[in-house]
Amino acid sequence: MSHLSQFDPEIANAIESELIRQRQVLEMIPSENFTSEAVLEAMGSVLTNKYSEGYPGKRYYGGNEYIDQIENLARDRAKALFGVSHANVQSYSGSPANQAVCFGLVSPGDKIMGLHLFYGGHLTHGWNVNFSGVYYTSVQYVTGRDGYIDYDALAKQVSEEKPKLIFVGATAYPRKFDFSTLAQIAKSVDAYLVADISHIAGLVISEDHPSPVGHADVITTTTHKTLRGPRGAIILCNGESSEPLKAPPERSRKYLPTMIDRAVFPGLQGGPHNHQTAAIAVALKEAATPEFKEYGHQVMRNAKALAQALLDEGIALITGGTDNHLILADLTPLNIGGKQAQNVLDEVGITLNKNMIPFDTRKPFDPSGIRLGTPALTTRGFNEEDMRVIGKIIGEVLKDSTNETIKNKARDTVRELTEKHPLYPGLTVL
Ligand code: DSN
Repeated sequence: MSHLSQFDPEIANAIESELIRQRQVLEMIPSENFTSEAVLEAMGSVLTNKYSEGYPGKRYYGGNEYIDQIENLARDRAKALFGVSHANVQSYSGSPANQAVCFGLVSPGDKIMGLHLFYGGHLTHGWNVNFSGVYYTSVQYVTGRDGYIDYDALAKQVSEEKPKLIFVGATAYPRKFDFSTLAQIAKSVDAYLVADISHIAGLVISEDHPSPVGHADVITTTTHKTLRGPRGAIILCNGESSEPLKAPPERSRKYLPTMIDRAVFPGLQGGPHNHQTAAIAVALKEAATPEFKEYGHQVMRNAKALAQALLDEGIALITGGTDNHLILADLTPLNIGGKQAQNVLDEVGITLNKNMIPFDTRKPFDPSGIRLGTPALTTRGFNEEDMRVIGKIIGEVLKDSTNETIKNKARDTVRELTEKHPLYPGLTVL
């Protein structure tokens, strides 16, 4: 990075500071992770220089022989890993991927359904200020009082609303999805079922979460959460691949691959980000290894240990625990809001985020909950014993958030743990 530090020390210093921050804190935002150095190298490569509108073998620019190789590798690896016949790897990230799915499968004004943002859903699943709630007629579903998706209530709502497309997926749902039941519900009204597995994709690969393949019509996922790749997204489906740039004769499940490809390009995007595609390909190769499967298992074991440690501290958890990588805690009994909790934990070096909880009576900028998870710390090598220590210090700090002795003890523990599990030990920026 000497070119960067010589030419632009302000940016180089900020990157160096961010590297140090990542090393020194406990990163517990469940949607974040640490990519390998191999992924970082692909991201910071000359591939960023190249335009390649189109798809492999059919580009609008010359000089794409190596870009074609890279995109084909990324697509083939995604198909093999998830067991589908088609993969599009060009979406810039998760929101554009969901936008492409809507653009390709339904028309403006059509009815779509998704889990309400305040109940763990995502903005792009029909939230009112997002494209998905503005350009489509959006109906949201919510969880039951117990925090679980109520599949009977959902089936009833779907039969009344008759949406054309149903999103399933979440950013703050600590339990598994029943894709088989969801497929039956969608089928009852002939709606497309779109599984957004952004949070759980890595757990699907490690077989710690059931796969939506065979149940959902289309699957979207970001590549940077439990999948541990660069920022980006992939869209997966089965169906007959026809000429990618030619309109299919009709919108139908048979032509899903073409509907998706055309929606991504030329529907929504121009040139794909080829450095990102290469880094995704690298991450998919990593995700196909036995080590990655073990990583997924450890993410789960760590989440369970952390959940138990928080419960032992008297912290209430939505649904009473977790069976994935994340935990949603209700801080109401501790008499501290999510915003204050996030800030005080930030002060001691624990990074997580404030979050709405089901039936929250507070507002999104100061909700009742916090969301935390184990994907990033597991990448650093943290284990169940570490999680028990972390759960204890989170509990102690939240229960006595102005006590400087407790906070200093927490800071010492964070230092010990981060030194025990170093991050990017050989990496330098300056
Ligand atoms: N920002 C992601 C998350 O934190 O879950 C969702 O887009």
